[in-house]
Amino acid sequence: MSNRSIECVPDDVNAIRALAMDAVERAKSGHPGMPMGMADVATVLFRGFLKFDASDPHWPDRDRFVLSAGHGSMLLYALAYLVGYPGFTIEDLKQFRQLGAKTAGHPEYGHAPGIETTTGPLGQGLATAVGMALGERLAAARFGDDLVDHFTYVIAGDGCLMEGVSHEAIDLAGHLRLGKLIVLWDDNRISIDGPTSLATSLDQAARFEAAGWHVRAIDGHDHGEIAAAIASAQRDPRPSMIACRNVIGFGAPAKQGKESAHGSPLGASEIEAARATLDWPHAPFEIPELILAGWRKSGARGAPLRAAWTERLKTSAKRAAFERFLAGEIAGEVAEPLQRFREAAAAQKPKLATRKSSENALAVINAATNATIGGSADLTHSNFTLTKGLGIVSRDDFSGRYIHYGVREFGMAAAMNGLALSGGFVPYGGTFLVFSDYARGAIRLSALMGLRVIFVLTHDSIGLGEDGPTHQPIEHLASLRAMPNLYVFRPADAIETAECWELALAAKRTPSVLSLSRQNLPTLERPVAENLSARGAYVLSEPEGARDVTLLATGSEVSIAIEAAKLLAEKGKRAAVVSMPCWELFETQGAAYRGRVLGSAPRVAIEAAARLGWDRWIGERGAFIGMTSFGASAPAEALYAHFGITPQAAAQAALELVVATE
Ligand SMILES: Cc1ncc(C[n+]2csc(CCOP(=O)(O)OP(=O)(O)O)c2C)c(N)n1
Ligand SMILES: [Mg+2]
Repeated sequence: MSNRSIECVPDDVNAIRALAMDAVERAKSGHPGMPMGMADVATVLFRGFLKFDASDPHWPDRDRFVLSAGHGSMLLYALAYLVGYPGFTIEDLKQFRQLGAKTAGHPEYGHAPGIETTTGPLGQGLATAVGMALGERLAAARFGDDLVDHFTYVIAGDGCLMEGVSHEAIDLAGHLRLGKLIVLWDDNRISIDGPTSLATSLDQAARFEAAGWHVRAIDGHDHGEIAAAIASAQRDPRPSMIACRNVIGFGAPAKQGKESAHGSPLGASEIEAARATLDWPHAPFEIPELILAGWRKSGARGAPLRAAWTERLKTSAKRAAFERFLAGEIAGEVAEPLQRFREAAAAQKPKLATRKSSENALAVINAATNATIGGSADLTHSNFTLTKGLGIVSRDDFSGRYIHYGVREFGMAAAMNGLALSGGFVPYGGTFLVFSDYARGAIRLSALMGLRVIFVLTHDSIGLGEDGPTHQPIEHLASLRAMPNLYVFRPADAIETAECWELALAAKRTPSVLSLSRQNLPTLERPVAENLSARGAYVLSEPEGARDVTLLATGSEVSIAIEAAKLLAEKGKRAAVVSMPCWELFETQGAAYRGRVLGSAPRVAIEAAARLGWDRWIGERGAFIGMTSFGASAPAEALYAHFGITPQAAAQAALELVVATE
C-alpha cells in the first residue's frame, strides 16, 4: 500500500501487549515476551503496509504474514482479533492453549484465519515463506501482476536465525532474488537460556548481505524507522532483512530485556506493574472501543484493493485458468493418461528402476497438468525428476516449472510446503531416501498441515549398491511410516509407480513419499484396469488350493517374493504373493478385504529395510527377511546375497514356518 502515514497511537500497540500478557496469564503458559517486544513492528506492518482484507482472509492476492517465531503466537492471535477476522472473537483469546481452541500454543494452519502456515519449529517458518514468495513469482509469471502481486512478510527470531535451515532458506531466496520477501528480525538478543551472546557471535547483517539480501537495522520501537525500512524493503529488488532491535517483554518493568520474559506468564504483580508502565488501566481482555474501532478500520483498509482485484479478475482473459489453478483438481487431468501409461507398461513389460518409471510417469503427468512444480536437492539426474520442457526457474525467469534447490534437503522440503500453501501448486522434489532425515522436520509439517506435497526419494535400499552404508536407508521407511498423515508409497514396478503417482496427486490433504529403487525391476504380471495400489496391498498371485504361506513384500522385494513362491511351489508348497505399496492405504480398507489379502496361513515379509512395523502384518508367527544392521559398500547383487535377502532365504523361512505349523 502506498499511503505511509500510519495512524496509530501508543494504545494501539499496547492493546497487543495487554492481550498477550493477559492470555498467557490466563492459560498459565505461553510466551509474552516476543509479542510485547515486536508489537510496534507488527502494528506498523499491519496498519500501514500489509495488504489484506480481514473480511476475506483467503483473498488469493493478499500479502502473506508468517510468524516464524511461532512461540510468539499471541502476537498473531491478538492481531487476528484486533483486525477483525470473521468468527475470531475475544473468547478465542480467552481459550488460548486450551483443547480444541483456534488459539493453539503455536499457530496451526487451518485453525484460524490469518495463520498462513504452522510454525513453532524454529527456522521453518522462514524457510516455508521462501516457498510462498517463490510461489508468488511463479504464479505472477503465469497469470500476470494484475492478478498476482503480493509481499511475503516474516517475523523471525534469534532462534530462527540460529537454526541451520535459515541458511538454506536465505541462500536460496537470495539466489532467486525473491525481492518480495521481507524478513523482520526480532533482534532482541535474548533466547531461552539467556543473552544470545552465550551461543552466537554471528554478524547476521553480513550473513544476509553475503547471500544477496538488502539489509537494514532499525530501532524496533520507532514507528518512523520501522515504516521507512519496510518502504525501502518493498522498493528494493532483493529480498530484505530488517533487523528490528527491540526489548523482549517491553513494558514489563522487572522482566523486560531478560530471558524471564520469554516463555512463562509474567505473574500478577508484574502484569500490574506493566499496566502502570504502559498506562493501560483496562481490565484483562478489555479493549477500549475507540482502540478496537481503529484496528477494525485497519482490517478493512484493503477492501477497496480487493474489490479492484476482483474486478480485474472478472474481466481477465486468464480468469478461468486462474480459478482452475487455485481449485487444484488435478486428479481428473492425470487419470486418463496414467491409465494409458499403465496399459503400455503391462504390454511392454519394461525392466526398469522405479526411479526411471517415475520419470516416465512424470513425463505423462507434467504434460497433463501444469500444477506440478518439480525439483531436486542437486540430484536431478539420480532422482529423475526433470522431464522435457519443464523449464528451469531462475531469478530472471519464473515461467519454468523446475527448481534446482541446491544441496538443501530441509530448505527444499520447507519451500515445497510454502509452494503448496501459496495456492494451486503441487510441488514434488527429490533426494535420496536416506537424506529424508535432513528434510524430516518439514515433512512432518507437511503431514501436520495436510499439504499435497510429494517427496521423490530414490536409492531406497541397499540396492543402491556401491555408495555404501552412509547412503543406504535402513530405518527410514519405518520412521516415515510412523508419521501420521503421510503416505509412504513403495511401488514394485512401472505399473505401481504410475498408480502411486496417481494416488499422491489425488491426495489433497496428505503428503506422500515415493520410495523408489535405483536398480532395475521387472514388470509384474497383473491386471491394470483398476488402480490396485489404491487398496494399499493386494494379492499379486494366489496359488491353486489353500495357501500354505503368504509372502508380503514391497518395492524391489516383490520380485524376490515371486521367485520365492516359485521355489516353494517346486517343494509342493502353495504360496500367495502380496504386494504392499502403501501400508497407510491398506489400513483404511475394510476388515474383510484385509483378511482376504493377508489370509490365515503363516506370513513372511520381505523388505530390504528394518523390521520395525512389520510385525503388525506378519503376526506373532511370522518371519521377516530384511536388514538388521547397516548396509555395506558393494554391488547390489552381492549385498542382497550377503544380507540374505534372496528368494532362497525367503523360501527357506517360509518352509520352516510351514513345517512348524503343520
Ligand atoms: C527447532 C526448535 N528448537 C527449539 C525450540 C524451543 N524454543 C522455543 S523458543 C526458543 C528460543 C527462541 O529464541 P528467540 O527466537 O530469540 O525468541 P525470544 O526469546 O526472543 O522470544 C527455543 C529454543 C523450538 N521451538 N524449535
Ligand atoms: Mg530473541
